[in-house]
Amino acid sequence: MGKVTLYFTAGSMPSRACLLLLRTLNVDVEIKQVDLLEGEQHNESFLKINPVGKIPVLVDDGFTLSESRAILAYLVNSRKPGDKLYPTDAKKRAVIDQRLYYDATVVFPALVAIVRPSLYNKVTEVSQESKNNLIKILRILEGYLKGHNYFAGDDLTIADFSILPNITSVVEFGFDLSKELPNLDKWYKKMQSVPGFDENKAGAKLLADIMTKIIGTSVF
Ligand SMILES: N[C@@H](CCC(=O)N[C@@H](CS)C(=O)NCC(=O)O)C(=O)O
Repeated sequence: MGKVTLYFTAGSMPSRACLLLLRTLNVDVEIKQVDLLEGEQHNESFLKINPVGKIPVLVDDGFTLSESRAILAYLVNSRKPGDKLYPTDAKKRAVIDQRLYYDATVVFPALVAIVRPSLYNKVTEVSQESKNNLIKILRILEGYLKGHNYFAGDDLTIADFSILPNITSVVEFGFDLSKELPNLDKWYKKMQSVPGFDENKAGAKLLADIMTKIIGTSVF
């Protein structure tokens, strides 16, 4: 196997999703830090790697890929093709893809709406509307877990890897899952045994601490 590099920053949820799966698959990875608050994602050298100017980016032996969920799928397809993490059965895979798209288009943007104004424009308050929106989405996630161990059924899949860093950030922002989201709380406790969880949690804490510094209190 050639060299694997991940362009990453610890606070970033999609970056953490990729690192969690790399740890689980025991892939030897070199991490290249990209300081978003310093604007390194806009540097000419980085834009050559990802013209979109976003992390994460995986470089696998010269093959460059952005978009965290595409990276998750690629890692399983290239390292453990057909594994339960991303099975080839059409219906099983479709459910995983549905969760991934929901995460990409709804869950993650809801978190971005909470953090972005403060991180990039130093807005000192998180709007109640953005917090209410996130809570509504957490209830949908709670529903997906009803009667299941994991987000796409009874096996751990890349859907769980995609969602975990988002929920870790929600928890580090001070949200108590145990109060009204028992399925999510149970799932989150189970996910803490995934290799790399502590590293993921440290990244979530870092982001939460930056937010607390800007808004003067925890998000929740
Ligand atoms: N859909 C992308 C989202 C990537 C993304 O938004 N990355 C953020 C960090 S969490 C970023 O690089 N932001 C830099 C910027 O917007 O300037 C993925 O899942 O990889």
